[in-house]
Amino acid sequence: MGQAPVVYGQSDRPPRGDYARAREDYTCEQNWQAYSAQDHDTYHRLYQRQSAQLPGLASQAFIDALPLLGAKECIPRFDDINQRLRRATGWEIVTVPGLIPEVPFFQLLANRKFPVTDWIRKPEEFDYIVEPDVFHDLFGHVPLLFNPVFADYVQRYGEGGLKAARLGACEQLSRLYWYTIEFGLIREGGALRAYGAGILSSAGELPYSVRSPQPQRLPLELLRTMRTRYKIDSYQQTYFIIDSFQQLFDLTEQDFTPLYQALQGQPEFAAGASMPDAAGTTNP
Ligand code: HBI
Ligand code: FE
Repeated sequence: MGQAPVVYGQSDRPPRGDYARAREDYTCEQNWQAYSAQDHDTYHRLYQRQSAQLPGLASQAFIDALPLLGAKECIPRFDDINQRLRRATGWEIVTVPGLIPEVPFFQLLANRKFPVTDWIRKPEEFDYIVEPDVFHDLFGHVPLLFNPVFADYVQRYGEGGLKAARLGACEQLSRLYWYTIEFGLIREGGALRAYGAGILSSAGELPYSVRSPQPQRLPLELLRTMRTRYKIDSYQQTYFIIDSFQQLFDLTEQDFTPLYQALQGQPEFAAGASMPDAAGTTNP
């Protein structure tokens, strides 16, 4: 252990978390007693600001499930959430020191365990953090794990990740994670809503992703998505829209091996590229 994981693109900073306390599989204990009053207050203020702007912007499935996180005035105990989550979908959350390498990450997802970082940002980082913290991981990711179809999709993603690792296609598959689980948009009753955790945990990107005329929004299409690079340090320039979580789940039913083969040698799209290519990818 103790190795700095290189994920979400390259970084020259050491990760913030203490990886020495993690087990072989990168999980550790949530040291709930160690949170300060200021930590709980930061969580509470983030929760309030973000929950206030969900109506009209966030997926209804997310809004409905959010109260299942329990406490909002303080950082919840993960064990408490797990009592409800296990019953709802058989998922549980496990504590990690921060970002972990891809294979152990996929391994956890494939076993219906979602890794949640336990530390919280400092007050001076209230609006922007460079690494996911407990607010992003819990508030952003965990509510939809109460949705059976979405929860099954995330498990499938983990299984697909283990396979992609064997095939050397992690980068391609990571883009699917990025443009769905992190930055996905969904059409609900004709209206655009956010379901990606990176959007839902960001005060600025939530209204931007749904309403700004700046970014382009394309229907989710596997090959296009897996060819599109992404930005980790700015709002997205391209979002991909799904019609239902069922659609997302059904997309992952097929074997991706031929897709990875088809992707070899095909040019990639820049994060904001708007032109369809000769292969005929859709671009409405
Ligand atoms: N680790 N804790 C954590 N959280 C993530 O979201 C995460 C990760 N490691 C790898 C990773 N995401 C990405 O590489 C995705 O492509 C899967
Ligand atoms: Fe995330």
